[in-house]
Amino acid sequence: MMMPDSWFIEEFEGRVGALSFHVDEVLFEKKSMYQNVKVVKNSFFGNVMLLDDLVMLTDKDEFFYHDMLVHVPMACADSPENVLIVGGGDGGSVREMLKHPGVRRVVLCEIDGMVIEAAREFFPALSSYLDDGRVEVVVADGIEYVRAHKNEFDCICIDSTDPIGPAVGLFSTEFYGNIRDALTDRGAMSAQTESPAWSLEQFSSIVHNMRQSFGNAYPYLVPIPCYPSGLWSCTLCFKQDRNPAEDFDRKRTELVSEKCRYYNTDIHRACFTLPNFVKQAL
Ligand code: AG3
Repeated sequence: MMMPDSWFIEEFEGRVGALSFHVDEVLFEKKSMYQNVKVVKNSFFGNVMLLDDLVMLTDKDEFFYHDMLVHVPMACADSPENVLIVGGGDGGSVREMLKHPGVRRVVLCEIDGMVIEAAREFFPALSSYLDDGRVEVVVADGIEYVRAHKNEFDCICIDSTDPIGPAVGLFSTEFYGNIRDALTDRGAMSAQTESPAWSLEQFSSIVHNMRQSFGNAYPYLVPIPCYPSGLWSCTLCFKQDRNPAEDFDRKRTELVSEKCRYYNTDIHRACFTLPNFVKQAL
């Protein structure tokens, strides 16, 4: 919601509070077939992308999210070559995938071409990775795409918005089952799974759905300053279960994390350590 004095507010469920920041300028606003796509400018955060008035990314701190969504499953997947991102039309997750030397093909399946269009104009550094020769951009429904691909991807990252509107189906047991089938045997998947601090029930029901489909699910935490509460989660699942905090490619992690601003080997091992209130909710 925009207030007359140019403050953006992302309301928390039940209108009990909000995340807010100053809008210096509205750079882009259009309704796509799926959602309202907006980019605003803030002197501290840089450009900020909003989908249906939810903060997706800011120039300033997108690396917290993209590092953790991508490198945690990539470190656990066996020599990933062929990888898929569902959503993520801004290109941030693609950039991180390309840091892994063995990656030969990155498919980005984004439902909303307008997200890509807005990113090309207002997040040029991120979206330039979409033009890399290893990247295949598919503008299509991720649900359909995943259903049609079996045993193909070594790593899949679900870089989605919240479970509302076009993204609801990206949190269902059926979709997770299809993700499992689209993975190769030693493959791993990750998804953003909301805030355990302020959406604990939503978080635990998503993790529950994943457990139903995969038989395993490892939530991990990441601070994301520009999302409500600042405390966020992603969850990792395997086609073949293993211990993610120990069974990962340390050599590749060391190499890749030299190019990261958030992720490193210590973070990888520590991020699965959960506070009591989160453990109890699971
Ligand atoms: N994906 C959005 C994560 C959820 C944010 N939720 C919120 N602000 N309520 C980010 C896409 C970046 N590639």
